[in-house]
Amino acid sequence: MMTGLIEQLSAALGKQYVLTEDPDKAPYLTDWRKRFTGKALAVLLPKTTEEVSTIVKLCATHHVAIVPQGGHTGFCGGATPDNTGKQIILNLKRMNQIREIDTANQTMTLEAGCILQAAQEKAAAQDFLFPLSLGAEGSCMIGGNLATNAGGTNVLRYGNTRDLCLGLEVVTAGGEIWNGMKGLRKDNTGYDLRDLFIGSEGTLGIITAAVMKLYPLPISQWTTLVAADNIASTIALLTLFQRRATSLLTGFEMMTQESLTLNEKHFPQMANPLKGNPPFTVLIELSDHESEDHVRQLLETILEEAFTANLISDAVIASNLSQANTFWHMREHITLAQAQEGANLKHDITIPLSSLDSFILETDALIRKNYPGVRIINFGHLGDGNLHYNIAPPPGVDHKIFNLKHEKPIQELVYAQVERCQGSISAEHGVGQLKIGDLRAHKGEVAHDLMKSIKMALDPQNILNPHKVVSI
Ligand code: FAD
Ligand code: 2HG
Ligand code: ZN
Repeated sequence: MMTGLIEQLSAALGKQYVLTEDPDKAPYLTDWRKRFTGKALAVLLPKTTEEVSTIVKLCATHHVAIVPQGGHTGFCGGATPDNTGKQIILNLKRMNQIREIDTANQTMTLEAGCILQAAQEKAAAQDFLFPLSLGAEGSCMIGGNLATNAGGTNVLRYGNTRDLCLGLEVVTAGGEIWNGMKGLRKDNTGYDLRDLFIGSEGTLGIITAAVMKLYPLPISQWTTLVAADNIASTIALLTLFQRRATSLLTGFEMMTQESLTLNEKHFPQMANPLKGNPPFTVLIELSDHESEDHVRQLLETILEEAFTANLISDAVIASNLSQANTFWHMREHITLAQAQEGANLKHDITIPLSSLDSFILETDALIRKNYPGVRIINFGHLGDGNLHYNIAPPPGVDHKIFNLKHEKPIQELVYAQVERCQGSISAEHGVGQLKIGDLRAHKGEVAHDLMKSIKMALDPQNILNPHKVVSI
């Protein structure tokens, strides 16, 4: 029967776009963190929405589950198949066309397999900003960004991927094509189907194209790194910048001393330019559509106020674009440094800003007391209350052995603190297969049951990314 499916798929897509040999499938089977490896009956590479629709219909007939996949940079194993070898991977990378830039409507219409950086560059070439920005932008794809509702470094000003999306084209679990591609800023015609698919991690439908918002390209940008002694000062600094710079504040990223020590270990050229690598380093970016001088002056005034109020002890303003890029690279390299060091325990969490201080103080103290010598690689999008509160074993301790023994209790400790503060156990990376077990407890019975009902209604055969996000 499976041979029949492969033959039918080959006839529909072309034999070369149905990968069934092990060496051809291998690059699609392991996630970026190398945490999950699965097996697949085949990897399919469709070129059009109609082909995606045909694939879904054929798979539904043969009761074969589909794992949608974009750039495969997700952190929760959502795009990795299980170990049965019976699922197929539907990778969207050949659907990478930017269909249109509508300058009057300030929107961009693009296919799901378009690489994020290509979308940013295409928009910039027409004097527009496509503000979604994250470390994986050179390889993650718009479909994956939408399916995970990715966040990144510009959320503070422009919102998550969800906030940037006006329309979607989706292939449903029945293989129908839903055309929701109107680029409207207002549309109250009943249930919001678009928002249902965004963040559903491939479990409700396959996103094939989208209409995304564009913004005027800022003409001036100033970036600074500042030193703070404690988290309370860092939060007070955020409040000061939000009040004084309002919508000009486009980045506010926090990095602890331990994060940047690890960075420097693996990337010496990424050493913190601030003297002595202070307890907290904050990367702040202001952007404007007015002259450079205006923003620079505003930045200097706010920094002076921060010095006077003893919120910061040092600051360095990037003197040119290349130095600003170096600051951002330093921030983005933390993830790469962690990967070089060995598998780390990631906690992608959101805490209300009002509780962030107590969260960090209490959780740090508990971790240090219970696991002496561990490194708390805490950094993230502080402006959104989103911490990457990652734990690495003490230097010299084997990562695998440490993780095997301590992953569960450390996670329970961190998540208990998240619950205490009424935060979230997944801020921006999603649930995938990694956090599926934690979701029920975290969301509560009612929310979890509602999610199951939605899944059962939209995918009654359970063929779209089963056992990810929510099991039915
Ligand atoms: P994949 O990993 O391929 O897939 C992710 C999920 O979406 C899977 O469940 C998959 O089944 C589903 N999916 C993919 N495409 C489709 C589609 N077309 N239709 C339906 N479902 C689909 N994330 C952030 O939010 N913020 C960050 O700052 C950030 N920084 C990162 C930095 C690095 C270095 C790396 C490696 C990752 C980072 N990520 C970040 C995580 C990741 O890049 C994002 O989650 C990204 O949005 C995933 O896109 P992708 O194309 O790689 O999706
Ligand atoms: C980032 O903000 C990413 O750099 C990755 O979301 C976070 O490595 C991580 O845990
Ligand atoms: Zn992040």
